Amino acid sequence: MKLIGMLTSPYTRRVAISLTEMGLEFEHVPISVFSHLAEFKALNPVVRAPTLFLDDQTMLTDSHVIIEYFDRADRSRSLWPESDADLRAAASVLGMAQTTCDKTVQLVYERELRPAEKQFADWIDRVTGQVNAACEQLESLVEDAPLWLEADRLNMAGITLSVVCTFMQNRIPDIWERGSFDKLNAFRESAEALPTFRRWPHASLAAPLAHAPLWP
Ligand SMILES: N[C@@H](CCC(=O)N[C@@H](CS)C(=O)NCC(=O)O)C(=O)O
Repeated sequence: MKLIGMLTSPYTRRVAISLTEMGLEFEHVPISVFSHLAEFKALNPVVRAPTLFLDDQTMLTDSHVIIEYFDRADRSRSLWPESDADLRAAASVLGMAQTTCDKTVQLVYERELRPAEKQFADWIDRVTGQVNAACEQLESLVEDAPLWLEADRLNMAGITLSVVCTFMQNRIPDIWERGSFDKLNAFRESAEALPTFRRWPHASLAAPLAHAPLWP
């Protein structure tokens, strides 16, 4: 199996950590949807990370689909909690964490891909407001939410939440620090100390996003 995408992508990183927690082995191919466009296109013409190739060369895209595929293929490795109440609470956190991730990516693209003179301040304000509101929701949920499968093993919601918080801390530090999301940050730090998170660390960008043509 091959996982294509950089660990700067929270979607790719959540897949790498989740598959490892499921006990699955794969080869990681760290190429960027921006700085390795031709190489990426040769593997997946749509150029979307994460892309995963199964051993029979079936191509899977979208982090949710990839993780759900493996969860359904063998329920014994599922990263979801078992009880209905925990499932509900974890799904609520997971959805909000995923939304926060999507909004943060929108903000990063608006700030880093668009030329300064084409940036749309009202849109930046809206998305910043959405990221802040989502973080406030998560800050109020994180302490009581069922995010752990075992003492040192996070479930699907816990993995995604911590990956997204680290992504925000790295890519929108001004918004992350201004918000003082202390509980989220404490949770993020405990997750990042786990062996699987250390095996798949959030990477630094090899180059600025907008250094090459977006689609030559
Ligand atoms: N919903 C998707 C989002 C994936 C996504 O936005 N990936 C980014 C990298 S972080 C990407 O491929 N961006 C390039 C593009 O969409 O053109 C998922 O969960 O995998």
